[in-house]
Amino acid sequence: MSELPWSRAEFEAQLRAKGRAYHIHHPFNVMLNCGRAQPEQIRGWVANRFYYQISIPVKDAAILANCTDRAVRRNWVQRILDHDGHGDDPGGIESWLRLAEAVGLERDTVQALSDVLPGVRFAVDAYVNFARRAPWTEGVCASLTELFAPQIHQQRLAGWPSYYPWIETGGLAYFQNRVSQAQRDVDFALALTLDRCQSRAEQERALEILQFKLDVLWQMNDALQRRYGVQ
Ligand code: AHQ
Repeated sequence: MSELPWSRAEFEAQLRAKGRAYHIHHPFNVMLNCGRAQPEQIRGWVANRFYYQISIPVKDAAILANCTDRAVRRNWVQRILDHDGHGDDPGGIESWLRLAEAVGLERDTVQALSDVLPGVRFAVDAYVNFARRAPWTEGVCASLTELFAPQIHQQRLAGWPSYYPWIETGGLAYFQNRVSQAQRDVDFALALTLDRCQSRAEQERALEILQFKLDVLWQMNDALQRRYGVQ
């Protein structure tokens, strides 16, 4: 006999409980956000996360390509514009390149992806390929790791200026922009997921997808820790 679906509130609580596996708790990220990272570790993190950043709009375009709901596409397209830029807004990828320069990296080297680790590339590619192959509703669900993202961006904004005074503060603009963008995006994605997952099986599948994306982020930090160490 199939189990009864969770109430909307309980389902949301189950999704949020997954936050205990969010990469904010990974030793490499804890080192970064507690001010213990050396410049080489920060530069390695910025250069590797660039591959994730340039892959996000590709991932979102895959979701759009699979999405048959015009109202959802009208909302989701904003994510691509936020990263690629539009009009006078140079976008998040450009902001990340400013962060790269602020931590002492060369734009061209970062854009050449020459320092991207195999474990980072494989994890990011797994995320993009998931979005290409999965139903668009599952791609929406995978973005729900951003339930926990405003906190991680706020941690950086609160700590990095005093922990890492050698990083020019203009380089932190990406994190500042993401605090509100992540909240706006995840409010939409959460409401969609809560509305569309009506059976217990659909709710359990949503948790499984969220765990996959948490693993993607965790693996990126594992690869960085293996290459750059953690003190
Ligand atoms: O900068 C990030 C970003 O643009 C996104 C999009 C979203 C998605 O669609 O999966 N997830 C995400 C995330 C970003 N930054 C990460 C960080 O730690 O800075 C967090 C990450 C996420 O929580 O999924």
